[in-house]
Amino acid sequence: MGFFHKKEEANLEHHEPVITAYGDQMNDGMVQMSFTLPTTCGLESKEAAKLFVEKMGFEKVMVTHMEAISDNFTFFVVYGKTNQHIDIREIKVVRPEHPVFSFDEINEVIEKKIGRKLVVVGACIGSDAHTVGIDAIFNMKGFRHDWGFERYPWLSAYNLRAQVAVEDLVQKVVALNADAVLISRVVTQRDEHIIELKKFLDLLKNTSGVSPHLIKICGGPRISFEDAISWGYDAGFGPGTKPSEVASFIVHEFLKRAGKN
Ligand code: B12
Repeated sequence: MGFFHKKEEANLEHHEPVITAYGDQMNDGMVQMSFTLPTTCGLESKEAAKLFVEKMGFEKVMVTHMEAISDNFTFFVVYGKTNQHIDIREIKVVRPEHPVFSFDEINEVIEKKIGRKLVVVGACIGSDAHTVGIDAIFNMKGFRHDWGFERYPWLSAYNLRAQVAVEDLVQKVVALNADAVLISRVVTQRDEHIIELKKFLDLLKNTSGVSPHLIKICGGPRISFEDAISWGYDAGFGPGTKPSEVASFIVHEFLKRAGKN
């Protein structure tokens, strides 16, 4: 999915501005949804699933599939019609507005405009053991035909991998005098990711020796740019992010802070 930049923004001009869900005809408002109820599988629970969806405001509700997933839990697929519409002209999306540079362009900009390697430190924090996301951004082989940070000659990239305590990450940021810190959180159960991400920022504020210009970035499959900004980060990147998108943001933000762009 990734994020759209200005130049790639979806062209909405050829669409009707007021839209609803498409099932098999324009404007039929048909929606398919799935959920689990903590009930045994049977006709009563099927009726419960139908009522549950009707209470959400759907009409013409049909339970098209139900399956016991254990003794006391049943999974449902339900179809229903909504009367809700969205006017896409009113949609506002908070997104990074910088251009995305290529691998060569990023290196060239750092070399010519900054004149030294940028130091970037990454980790997946807390008890979270998922390394694949942070590796996709850092590992030399990269992700989706896009080289990772370790291949950039003008980045000094340190990937601390997973289950890194926020205290250790802060120490590393100070020891390396990092220009940017990149945090991954994949486990989001009970909003644990928000607690950990905020804990890192609090610790950073109370630690001396951190560069006042440190660029703070977080990412993960359930992290949006808008959420990251609201938590106090400079940017947040979600599913499908490519390393060059993140490197472009870092370079753009670094130059902006240095008054050089
Ligand atoms: C592989 C995997 C594992 C492996 C991890 C191996 C490893 N070395 O990483 C193992 C088996 C260890 C594992 C364990 C667990 N897992 Co797991 N795992 C997955 C799985 C199948 C794929 C994750 C993955 O690798 N995605 C591929 C990467 C490339 O995608 P990504 O992480 O989204 O990263 C991209 C972007 O998000 C972004 N990004 C990510 N981080 C960052 C950081 C920055 C700075 C930036 C800029 C961008 C960025 O860029 C990346 C590239 O585009 C997912 C389900 C799924 N299909 O997604 C479940 C999943 C993530 N796991 C889950 C769970 C629950 C667990 C366990 C708790 C299970 C258990 N009960 O033990 C444990 C966790 C243990 C722990 N302490 O953390 C849940 C999380 C639910 C939630 N919302 O919290 C998922 C969603 C499965 C599910 N549907 O329930 N898991």
